[in-house]
Amino acid sequence: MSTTRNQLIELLENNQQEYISGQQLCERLNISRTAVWKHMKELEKDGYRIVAVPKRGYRIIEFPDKLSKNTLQWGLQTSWLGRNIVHYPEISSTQKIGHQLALEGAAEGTVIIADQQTEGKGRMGRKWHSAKNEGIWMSIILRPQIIPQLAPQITLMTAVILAKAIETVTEVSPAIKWPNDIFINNRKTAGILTEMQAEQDEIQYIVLGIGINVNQSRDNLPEDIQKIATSIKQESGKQWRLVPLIQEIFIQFEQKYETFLQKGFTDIKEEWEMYGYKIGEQVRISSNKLTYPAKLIGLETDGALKVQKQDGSTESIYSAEILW
Ligand code: BT5
Repeated sequence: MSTTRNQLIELLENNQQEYISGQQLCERLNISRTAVWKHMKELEKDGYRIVAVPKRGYRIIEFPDKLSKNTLQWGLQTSWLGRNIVHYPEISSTQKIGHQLALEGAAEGTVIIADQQTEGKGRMGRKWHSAKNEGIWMSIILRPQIIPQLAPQITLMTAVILAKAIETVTEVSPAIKWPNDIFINNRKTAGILTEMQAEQDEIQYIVLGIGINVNQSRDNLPEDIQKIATSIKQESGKQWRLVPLIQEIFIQFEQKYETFLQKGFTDIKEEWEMYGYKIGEQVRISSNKLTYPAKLIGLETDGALKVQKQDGSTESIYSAEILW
């Protein structure tokens, strides 16, 4: 995209409430009236809606659903999250860029987002399928002043935020499978990858990866995950715009994260349990190469998963897979 066009979008964005005259645009962009008009036509082709009123000028009234810094920041009601957005049409993994930017000193709340990832990462070296324009593939840089041992609580908090945002925007009913999966109707719709750089008692930064399947049809998911994965479109029967869902996540994230830093995990634990997948049911736990049946009870106050084994004893689990 040309820089003139970027500047034009920025000027229109910063003047959303009033008209900006053609003359002002010419002067600010150092181009002719005809050039301004041509740029406006190009923007309209891309789905921007601009009103032009004689003697008053131009005003933008709608951004397209294409992901970009501008479309994501249009009308965004956050104070620090998403104020710095780096968007790629295609990238290996937003996590990779997240680490690079965090090491270079990027501010808390910086978002890296891509239309497509070619090497999307899951946990423990697993792959994350990230098809073009069909889902939300993004990483958020965080710099929480908490001890590294509490970082898993940020994963649980994010799961609550994703479940709530998906429910608010799309009205489907998500559930959270401990620790990092969002399920709809028994299949995985979203995953969270929390990667941390820390010293003994201090977190340098966290790159929080969020992947959400939004508009894939069944055939668009790779065959090996068709049985376990789904998308919001598959479960709701409707196509969804990505931008409003991302903005809802940003708004809820900012509020919850600030409350978490001030007050701790207690409120999040309660909300998590309301969305908890198979709570009160028998499942199989796979931990340290052992697999055993247990009943899911809920969360401990620190976020560990509380289960009851068949002999009646309870156990707190910090790292395991839940099978059924
Ligand atoms: C996760 O890992 O669920 C974390 C996913 C995080 C993805 C985001 S996208 C933005 C950011 N940049 C990245 O590179 N990653 C993050 P895990 O719990 O390990 O689940 C991985 C497993 O889920 C795979 O082994 C597959 O079985 C399954 N899977 C892969 N792609 C999927 C998809 N699109 N939808 C549902 N399941 C998927």
